[in-house]
Amino acid sequence: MPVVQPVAPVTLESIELRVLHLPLVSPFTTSFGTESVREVIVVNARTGEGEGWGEIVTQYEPYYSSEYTQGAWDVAQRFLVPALFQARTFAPEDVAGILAPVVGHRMAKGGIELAILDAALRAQGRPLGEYLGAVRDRVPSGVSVGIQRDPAALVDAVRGYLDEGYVRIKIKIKPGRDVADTAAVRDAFGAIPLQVDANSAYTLADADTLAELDRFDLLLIEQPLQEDDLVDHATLARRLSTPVCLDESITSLKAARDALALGSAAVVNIKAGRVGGYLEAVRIHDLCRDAGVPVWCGGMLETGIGRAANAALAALEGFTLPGDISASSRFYTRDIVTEPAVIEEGHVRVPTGAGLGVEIDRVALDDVTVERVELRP
Ligand code: OSB
Ligand code: MG
Repeated sequence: MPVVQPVAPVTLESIELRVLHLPLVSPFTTSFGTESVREVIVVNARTGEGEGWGEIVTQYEPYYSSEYTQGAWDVAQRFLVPALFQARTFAPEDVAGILAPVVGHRMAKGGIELAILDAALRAQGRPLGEYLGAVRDRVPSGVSVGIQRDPAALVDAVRGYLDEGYVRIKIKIKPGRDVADTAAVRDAFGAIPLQVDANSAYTLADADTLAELDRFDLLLIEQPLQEDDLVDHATLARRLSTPVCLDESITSLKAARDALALGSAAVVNIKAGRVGGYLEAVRIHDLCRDAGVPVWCGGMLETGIGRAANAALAALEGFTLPGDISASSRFYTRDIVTEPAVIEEGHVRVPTGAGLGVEIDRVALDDVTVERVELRP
């Protein structure tokens, strides 16, 4: 069984935070809103052993999660980074404990942890995938398709992704845009691996509508109810034949344990940002693997930084379902890494270089930076 082997400590010298605005190739619509520009924070940790990069995956508005970019920007500068400066020399495995006095803010913590982890691994020449326990050198692709103008437009969008080689399609749904949209995709493409994501848009009162989706033989329905609806998800799961998968609700290892104990999730979407980092993500993977619960790697429209780390995570043995693992070009015309992720034979390669295994394109990074701060002890 692969285990996470500790990395040597690093001494933190400074941290640079940047807010980026990356234009999306097309607007991305979910049940909670439409995004045309991805606002995200990039973390550059400079240590005595070398530098590392991380990404805080908050969005502009606190609609998917209570976290949002300006909140993360504030908490990182005022509380998280100062706590690390206080500790000064520490291993990546110590970061979560150092930041634990701050309640929540998991995306902010996770992005900072990733930068430290990358610095420490690069210093030792170790790839992130190997460190996390990857057992594959490439992972199957999957794409999350936003809500379109109408079901016909959705079919066109899905056709484009299938032509690019994506092996699994996820469509976003919301009340009024569920059964007909799903039917249109099933009718057009037959037995493709298909799943739906409601992003918390329903309540138990919608159980009859959600049960209509059972006839489409979906891989799963993702997060139909709200983040704190663990008991209601368990109740709904008993009404549906479609497996219920949780995304928003899985905020930590403890939340995952509760969800499994209650029967709220037959499948778990693991997103490192949402749970406070890649190390907590591995712990949730281990829990689910031992419980026989399939997991897959979710996404947050990551830049090349988070995309490289997600590919490494998705290569662990328990990730038995294709994740939201897409090419950089699915969202961006120009990424901030020199070799953006691509789809090859329906798969994305797990980087093999030290740390994240990707290099930053500094010119591209500067071009999309809208705010920058350098923090020192
Ligand atoms: O619910 O999985 C989600 C993007 C932003 C916020 C929430 C979600 C998503 C996606 C996109 O579905 C996943 C990706 O990065 O490809
Ligand atoms: Mg989701």
